[in-house]
Amino acid sequence: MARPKIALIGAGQIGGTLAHLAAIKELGDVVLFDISEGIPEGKALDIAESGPAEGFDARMSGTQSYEDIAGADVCIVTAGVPRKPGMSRDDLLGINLKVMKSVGEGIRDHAPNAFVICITNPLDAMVWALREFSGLPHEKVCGMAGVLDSARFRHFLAEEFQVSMRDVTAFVLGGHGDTMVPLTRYSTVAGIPLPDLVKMGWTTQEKLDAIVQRTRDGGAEIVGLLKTGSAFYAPATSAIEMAEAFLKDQKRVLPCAAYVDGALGLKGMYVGVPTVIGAGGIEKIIDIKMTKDEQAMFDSSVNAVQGLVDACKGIDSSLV
Ligand code: A3D
Repeated sequence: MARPKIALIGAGQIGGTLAHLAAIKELGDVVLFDISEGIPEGKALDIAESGPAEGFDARMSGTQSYEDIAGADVCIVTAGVPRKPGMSRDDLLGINLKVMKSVGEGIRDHAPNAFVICITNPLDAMVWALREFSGLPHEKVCGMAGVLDSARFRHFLAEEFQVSMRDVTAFVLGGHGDTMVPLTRYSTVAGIPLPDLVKMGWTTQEKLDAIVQRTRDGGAEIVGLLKTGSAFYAPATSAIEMAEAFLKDQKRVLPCAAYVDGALGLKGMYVGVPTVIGAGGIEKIIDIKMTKDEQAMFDSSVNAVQGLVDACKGIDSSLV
């Protein structure tokens, strides 16, 4: 059987890391696409040259032509610009919307059967626009954010409780932004919900609240330290987890920006929700029940996402 084909649209910090991880995990042959000449070719060659020592079999190539992504099984989109210190994700809207148009049309024309994972910010609005421009089925287009946000939450919790990150589960809902909703009631250490751990005296409510806020600010914390761009190791790892779930039909339960029409009281929009990812793409949206407070936080996150989608429609009339 031929190896799967993975197209990475955008060969910057995240794109290069995605290519390296896909090669090491032998997920398939990788095509790096970028408008910047030499960068995708250089990164592809550099990673290919790590193959003999690492011991993987995967073909790596770089291109400026959409024809080379033909027949891709997975497309991961990072094309666009990242944040600089002081910028919010939403400040990127105008520039990255134009990028989504060209990328969406490229995927539509050359890789219409792919499972598409968008990473470009502002995430929830960009994945919506990318789906509109590409015309692919909704279940085959999703956005990576929840896996990263919950990984950050898990990391901070594991540090606080001094336990293995493997024994910490975390649940984050809503848009990828300041209004994201880390749900403590559904987050656990070895199955024990966080509010119970507070009652057991393992931590305090104040410390837990601070961890929730640090999770919300997780992206900005890294931008502030790097100064020249945004996080790329953990975002790439998170998207690879989603791609692997699709390629290996793993039926993983992962939070991601998916198209929700009916579940969680939503009508036809992209936002962060728990999903099942398998060979069919987004195979299921898990329709969880929220408390009044959780619902209020989720609603405000949904409104923030809707505001960005409306702003996209104001910029590009073909989206109305
Ligand atoms: P960067 O290293 O700048 O790479 C972006 C690449 O896109 C560059 O190589 C550009 O040349 C390329 N590019 C620009 N326009 C086009 C185009 N029209 N077609 C193809 N390629 C193009 O950025 P990065 O890799 O650090 O980040 C990429 C995106 O991911 C940014 O929008 C970030 O804000 C976003 N991001 C999202 C998360 C989430 O959790 C959702 C996390 C971190 C970064």
